[in-house]
Amino acid sequence: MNFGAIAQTRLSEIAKCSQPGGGVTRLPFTPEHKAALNHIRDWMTAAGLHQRMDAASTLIGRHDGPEGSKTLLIGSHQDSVPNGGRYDGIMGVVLACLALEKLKREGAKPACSVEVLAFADEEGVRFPTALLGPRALAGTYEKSTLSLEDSEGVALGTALASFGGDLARLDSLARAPSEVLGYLEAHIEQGPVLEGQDAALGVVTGICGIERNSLRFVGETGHAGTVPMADRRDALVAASRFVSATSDLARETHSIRATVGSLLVHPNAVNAIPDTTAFSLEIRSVSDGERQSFARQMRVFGTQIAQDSGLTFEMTKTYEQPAVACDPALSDALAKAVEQSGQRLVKLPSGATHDASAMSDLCPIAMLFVRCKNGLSHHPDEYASAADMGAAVNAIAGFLTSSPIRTPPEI
Ligand code: HGY
Ligand code: MN
Ligand code: MN
Repeated sequence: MNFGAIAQTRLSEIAKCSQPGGGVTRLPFTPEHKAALNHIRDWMTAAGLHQRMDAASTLIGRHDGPEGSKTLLIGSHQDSVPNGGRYDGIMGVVLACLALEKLKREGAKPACSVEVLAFADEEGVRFPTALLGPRALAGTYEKSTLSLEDSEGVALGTALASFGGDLARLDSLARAPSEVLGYLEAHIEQGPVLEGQDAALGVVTGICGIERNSLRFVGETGHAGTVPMADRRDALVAASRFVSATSDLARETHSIRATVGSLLVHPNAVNAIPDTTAFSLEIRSVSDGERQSFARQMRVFGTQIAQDSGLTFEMTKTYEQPAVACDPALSDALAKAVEQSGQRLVKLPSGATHDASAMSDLCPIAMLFVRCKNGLSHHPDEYASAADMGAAVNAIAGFLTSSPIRTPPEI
């Protein structure tokens, strides 16, 4: 069977579970999410998995391994960014199901129990938080996040409850680390490295840390035609100095990725001097130390700009995820499976964050990257080939039957 072609077809189908408009827009706890779950249930049925939905609305498909064996968790997220691609997240769910389906068709059995996980919300686009599903399994979610609201004023907890989640049982989702072998996530690379090295697959060495800040410059508005330039306290001029300095400083480092992704101007009128700018600053790095030092430098710089031009400046951290290393033993087993499936081995860090970032608080993690055309992601033209996804199915199937994850029942 051509599992790569089946993956491609399934991903085209589930991409239709999207808000109208270009690309895929599938946010958590929405009708699009509900429709997507029907497809995922079909994939899990074809793989012979028992299915259930947990209290965080993670859809789980389980294969029971030998009596007393530990469980390998494998999956990714069903949600997308607005106007996103058809592979980010959901690819990891379909490839996991197809690897188990392949084993089932070949009469082979995974070396342990396996659970495929389709997490509801990794992107953190609808709510100013993310990863409730994996954090609930790791026992690290914070109740306070349930009151965070989306742009319509709907709280995360309300959306989860009306979707079928159970707030009262979130605490009971935490898994016992002793029962979990590890977590494997297959994901489109979202970058150009594998394509640059002409490799279909890559084994991830570590996942970058990330922090998000909200910033404000406040000056004074006035008539665009009458206030002399020297007398202005223009919040947009201050913000533009800050934004270009952010990019210049990040370019001087080798590990920092800094992005001002959203910016609001008030009063946003062609003939009025902006008195307020409110904007985001996201900073990523595989080194938490470098990320924190960069944030400190930008805070000092923003304060200086404000002092020089008579404005006020605020910078508040709103979100943070530490960098995490992939587990060497699990990654070695994955690397062997990649090579035994006939693929060249490439190892690389991940500049994107993933569900695996949160799962690392529960268990060892490993990630498999699939080549991404032109490194394009969070974009309608995101693309992975059927051949590369077929190679990933083979490597995952090999990993699931490999000896390092065989857990003979505890004596
Ligand atoms: O932002 C990220 O890195 C991920 O796609 N949520
Ligand atoms: Mn993703
Ligand atoms: Mn993403």
